[in-house]
Amino acid sequence: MKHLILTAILLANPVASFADDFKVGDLVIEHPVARATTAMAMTGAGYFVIMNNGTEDDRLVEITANFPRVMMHDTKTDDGIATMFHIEDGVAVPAGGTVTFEPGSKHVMFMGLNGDPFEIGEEIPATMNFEKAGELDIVFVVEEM
Ligand SMILES: [Cu+2]
Repeated sequence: MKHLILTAILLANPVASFADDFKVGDLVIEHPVARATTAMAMTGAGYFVIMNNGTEDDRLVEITANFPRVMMHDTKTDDGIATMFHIEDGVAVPAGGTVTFEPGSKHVMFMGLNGDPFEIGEEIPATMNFEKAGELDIVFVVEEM
């Protein structure tokens, strides 16, 4: 289903076909997606994969977007209960390595949606800030929950 929605978007808007992957220096960010939320949700979550094709380690320092607060969270499970915690010092992106933000693990938390839920097909612009590669504008496409 995920694939069908994206295909529909790409067909409708040829420009969007370039929006699926984003590059800065040796870093490639694949397929940033955000999950559709309920109407009353105060937070939304975003996911992506970062590949570092270079020979130098880098670090994702922060992600900013037009919300009251945007944080990077990780998830830990104790006695079967999953809790989220704030990633304080950014996320290492090792040379030749891949970092995956995915459900149940690392994710971007968009906070303060305030009655403006994420709807399927909506695009959420954001900026990634890397220690070495610098800033990169990306777009999260909202997909089904
Ligand atoms: Cu979270």
